[in-house]
Amino acid sequence: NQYGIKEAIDSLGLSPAELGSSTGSTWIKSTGSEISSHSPADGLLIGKVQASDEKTYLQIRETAQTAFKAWRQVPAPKRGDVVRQLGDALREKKEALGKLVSYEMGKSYQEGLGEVQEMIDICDFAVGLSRQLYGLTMHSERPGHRMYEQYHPLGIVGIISAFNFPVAVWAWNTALAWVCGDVAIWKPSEKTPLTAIACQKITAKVFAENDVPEGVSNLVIGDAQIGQLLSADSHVPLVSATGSTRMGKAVGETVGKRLGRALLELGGNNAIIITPNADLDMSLIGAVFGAVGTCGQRCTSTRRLIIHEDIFDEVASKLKSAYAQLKIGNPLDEKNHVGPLIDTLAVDMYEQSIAKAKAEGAKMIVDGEVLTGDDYASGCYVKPAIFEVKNDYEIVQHETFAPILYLIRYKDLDEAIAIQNDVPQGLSSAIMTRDMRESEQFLSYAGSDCGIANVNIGTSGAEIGGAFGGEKETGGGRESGSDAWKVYMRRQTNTINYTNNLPLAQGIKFEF
Ligand code: UN1
Repeated sequence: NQYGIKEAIDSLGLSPAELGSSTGSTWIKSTGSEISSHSPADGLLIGKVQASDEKTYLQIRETAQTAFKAWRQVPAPKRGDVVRQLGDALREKKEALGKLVSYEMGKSYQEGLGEVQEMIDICDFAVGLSRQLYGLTMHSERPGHRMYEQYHPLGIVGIISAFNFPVAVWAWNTALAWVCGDVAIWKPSEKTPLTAIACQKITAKVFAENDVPEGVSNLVIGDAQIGQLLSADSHVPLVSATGSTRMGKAVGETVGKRLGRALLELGGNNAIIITPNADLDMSLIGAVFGAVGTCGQRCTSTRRLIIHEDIFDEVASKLKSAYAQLKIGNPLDEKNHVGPLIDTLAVDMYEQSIAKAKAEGAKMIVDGEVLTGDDYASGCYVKPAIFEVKNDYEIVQHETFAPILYLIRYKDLDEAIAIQNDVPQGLSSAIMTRDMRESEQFLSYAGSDCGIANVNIGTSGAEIGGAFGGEKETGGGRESGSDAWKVYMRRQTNTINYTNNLPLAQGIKFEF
């Protein structure tokens, strides 16, 4: 407990064994299996949680349906005020929650704090938004008619989130959903159930103080089966899912079959193009943080560097010496740069990917290794690795959630952009250049095909103010800022006739 974990857990009000189904302040006992949460930092058991079963899910969904009828009547700015208070509660718990995120998920404490900061930021954003749920007005083609559009609350929003951002992605969805007048049912990753329970407890307190009914914030812990229940449920008009492409395809198919709405934010295969006009020191920081931050487990992690042939050797050797300085170890120890992978399954994937890359002809620049010894007792610590590859290797086309960086050479910018785009995924991308022609080409219609395209910053670390998501196998959804809120609402076009005639649109004559 040298890092104050026990204090953090106590201050978040978590007990060693928890129920995992909740409609707010009420926790429901179900017959679901027990899930044990072990820290990838030291392998120790943090706590046990009970998964939801189908009966409990249905009970929760019914409570959510009733709650929606009440919540949609609360004026949007008042709903915003509740979200403002949630942001304040998160400010108070920032250190404790950031620490638990770091301990349960394995990202560095700094990144844990950063993740809670994203939650606070999206709450602030949502408060402003609660007074800006604007529709347009239009001029009717008919005399004495008025047209406008309204955005109404949608209903229940199902949220399926991943282990890598165990709390922020929930907040991106709920902060918007709640100001939009929706209620939420959250199925967090079964790998990080305790951070989810901590969020639910923080929210329940704020909601109870504001007489927000049970059923506006719901939690169901469980595996893919619970995710399927949520996706198949025609009473859930929107399912927002973040995670692997495999999961997204399953959710998208199930939601699509009932013609529900799915907001999918799936895998990335993100690249930085480093041109001869790049500031190399800056490029190096962007690339190394992008590749090894969160141990390569962000969907925005940098997987590929596409480097001009004239500077390739220089960049590769700078990367090699930067990697030699990386400290790997307990994520709560602030002198470490790289923490563990989420679990030993992820370690297996890391090893298999490296073996595959080598078999396909990858040239080793920094070799990978699974670390052993007292400091690495959880078995989840690995060395970030770098290989020179060709973009068309099968493994390079695939997203491996681990710190493996692939370097690819290019001759001219057209080729670099083509390489950048030539993967099934389309989340985040970046170019490092001080040449305006290069950056504008990269950002143009003929440039990057990703949902996020950056200049002189890396691929990861997006701010909440922009719409977050991407194209192709990334799923096409947009969460968080800009006008992403619109998907959480029901859009209605209204035409009002204030005359005593009934002219038809398009000038159609219909008389009898
Ligand atoms: C994710 O990995 O699912 O842009 C989200 C970033 C973070 C969010 C990542 N703000 O890296």
